[in-house]
Amino acid sequence: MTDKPTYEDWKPLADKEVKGRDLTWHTPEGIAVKPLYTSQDTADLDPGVPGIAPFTRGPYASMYTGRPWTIRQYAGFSTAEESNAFYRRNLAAGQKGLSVAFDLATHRGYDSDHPRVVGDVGKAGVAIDTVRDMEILFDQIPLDQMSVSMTMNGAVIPVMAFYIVAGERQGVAQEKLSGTIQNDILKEFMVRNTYIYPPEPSMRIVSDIIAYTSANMPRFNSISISGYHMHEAGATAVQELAFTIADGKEYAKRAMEAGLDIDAFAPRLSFFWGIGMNFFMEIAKMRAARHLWHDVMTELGAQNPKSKMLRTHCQTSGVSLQEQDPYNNVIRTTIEAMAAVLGGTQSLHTNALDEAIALPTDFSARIARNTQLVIQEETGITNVADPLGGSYYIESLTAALVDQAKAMLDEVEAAGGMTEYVASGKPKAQIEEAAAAKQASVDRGETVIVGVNKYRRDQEDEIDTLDIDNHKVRQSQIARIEQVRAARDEQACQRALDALAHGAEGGENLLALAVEAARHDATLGEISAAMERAFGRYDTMPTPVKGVYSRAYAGDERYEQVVRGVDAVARRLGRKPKVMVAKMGQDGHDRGANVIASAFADMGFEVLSGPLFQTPRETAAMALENDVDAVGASSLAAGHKTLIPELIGHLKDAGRADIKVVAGGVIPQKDYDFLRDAGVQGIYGPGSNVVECAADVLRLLGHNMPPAGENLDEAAE
Ligand code: MLC
Ligand code: 5AD
Repeated sequence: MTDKPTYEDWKPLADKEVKGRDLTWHTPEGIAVKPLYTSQDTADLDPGVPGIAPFTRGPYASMYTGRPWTIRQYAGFSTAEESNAFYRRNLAAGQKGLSVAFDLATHRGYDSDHPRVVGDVGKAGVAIDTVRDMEILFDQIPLDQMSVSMTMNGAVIPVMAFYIVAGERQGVAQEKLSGTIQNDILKEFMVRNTYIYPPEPSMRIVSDIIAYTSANMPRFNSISISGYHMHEAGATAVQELAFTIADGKEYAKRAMEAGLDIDAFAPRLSFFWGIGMNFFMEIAKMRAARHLWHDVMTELGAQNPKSKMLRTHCQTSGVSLQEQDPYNNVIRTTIEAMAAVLGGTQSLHTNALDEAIALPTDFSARIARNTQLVIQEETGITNVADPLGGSYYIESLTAALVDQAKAMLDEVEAAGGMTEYVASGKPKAQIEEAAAAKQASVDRGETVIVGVNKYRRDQEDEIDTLDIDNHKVRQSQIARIEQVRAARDEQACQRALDALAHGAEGGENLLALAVEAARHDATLGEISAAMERAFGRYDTMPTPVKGVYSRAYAGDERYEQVVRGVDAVARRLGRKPKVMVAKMGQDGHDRGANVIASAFADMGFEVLSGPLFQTPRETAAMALENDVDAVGASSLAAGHKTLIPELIGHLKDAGRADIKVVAGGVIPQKDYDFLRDAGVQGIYGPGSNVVECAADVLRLLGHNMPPAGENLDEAAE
């Protein structure tokens, strides 16, 4: 034994090589990663084997040696016809499972003819108003053979009902349907924001779906408990793990309280992780998650091993992808896909290289899909189950994540469970804090993004992106709604809707009632509205965090220069410059808006955060009422060409063309001229530096702000 070299033997050698420099890496999770791991670190760690509890090494014994993961690309845009054609092209080219992206109108329970959704129809996903749309979406796709994931949370009842009835009309009984419904409302309240009803009735909907599917749809996964969106909102791996596992525990507890046997539904609970660039951390996260879920389900009394076996989908990270030098995104996605696979995912979506600008084209979708095909069929990676099992580093990191997530889970438990914890706003605030810290670290160049804050190109290549004419989609959807309404038995439809509204007040299963309404061709908006009669609609106000930016930038010269600039403008105006951060349309992606709001407030602006889901008219009214100097419209769901010009029109009509309007978010370069012509004075796409955005707004407010790197403060005064 004595002659085997140890860490202690290695340490002085390494110290000498780096002249004593501390090589410890402190991760955003607060884990101190050592520069070397040895067998000393794993002496007490035995991860077991795949397919046997606690499943750390994978849910299935043979893993990919028996069957590779499902290549399941998330997609949907425009009309059901166009999305169906896209799906069929993709399946012919090697995709294995379907995953439907709905537009934001559908997510929020509005039909395409609703006045609040003019900018959203068919934009971020496919528009679905009736069973007829759902039938067209799956035309020539046999639903007894194809597993279908549907990302739907708010309007989950009508969408599930439409899917079941579309199956019936295809001749497929519901017990034969296989797939997954996202149905994870708690994370909507935390980060994704496509809720419709308040938390309590929303939780009942989740339970009703679990009850219905466990009784009638044995092949269907009743929920996809999602950490992905927390990851994308900026959560650390520990936050993503702990909050997601806690969400899962909460759903299981609710279903048990509703009288269901845990082993009757738990085998069909599934998970969903976001996979970013922190390669080994992501792999360890997936292994830790399986271990944690096993322990939680054991604690809740599950007996069936399948109840304790975490199966998951993964998606590579959208926020890690950049507008600048976009071919780098292919590399990033490949690395992230490798992490998902080495972490043992069951199903995977790989993002397209144009992620930061638009929805995938056929070209970019092909590369994204081929990334998985190449890993699956060319590398030999699938020939061994959990090939990284036993790696000193991976096993140590897995154990560290389990420990840290357990501590956070205890905190959630002490607060009374996840519903309570979410209602307290704490997890959202913690995630926003992590997001602001991450953004600051990118802006300061501490976190390197190749082609963005380092090695940036002078000239960017243009790439072709998908553009959707939402006005045209809306017209064709409205025509179909009218057709469906004209052909249906109106009385029977209204009776079914009344029964649903009544059932919402009582305790009947909402999905069973909605299936009846769907059989009578009620629309998605009508079904949602029937439940809204009992439940009401839920609104929240954003509450950006404070102080993260100023802390991260303590002592930074450029930051201080901007702060002095804000001060100078304040002296001139006799009050702080006032900026409204606006979210218009049904786009609930608020990470960027929250980061901007908290950073601008830290720099000394008075910041007004508009509520989510405003119409341009409502945003204009709020801007006028508060007499703001500038409105920053954050757009990530492609509504900018419709919504922002409308906002500017309302401000002009009120005689306040002097209020500056700037735009940020996912805005393709090719739309810049259009927006500038419409009166937008600043456009800040992905990869923008937040401090420089503030400097630019100061310029718009008449301050002679020097360019970055020049210290011309005196001149500016
Ligand atoms: C698998 N099987 C095996 C095996 N591996 N059998 C023998 N040996 C092996 N090695 C069997 C399984 O038991 C199962 O059968 C069948 O093969 C399929 O395997 P699976 O593991 O269930 O895979 P899949 O069907 O793909 O399901 C994966 C899942 C599911 C459980 C994670 O929930 C899923 O597909 N989720 C996708 C979620 C998704 O796409 N979400 C998109 C979100 S996008 P049986 O008989 O047991 O069923 C988003 C973005 C946004 O949210 O914000 O809009
Ligand atoms: N089609 C394809 N991918 C989509 N995403 C969102 N909507 C669509 C769609 N309609 C992907 C993007 C995004 C993540 C949430 O899901 O990668 O970042």
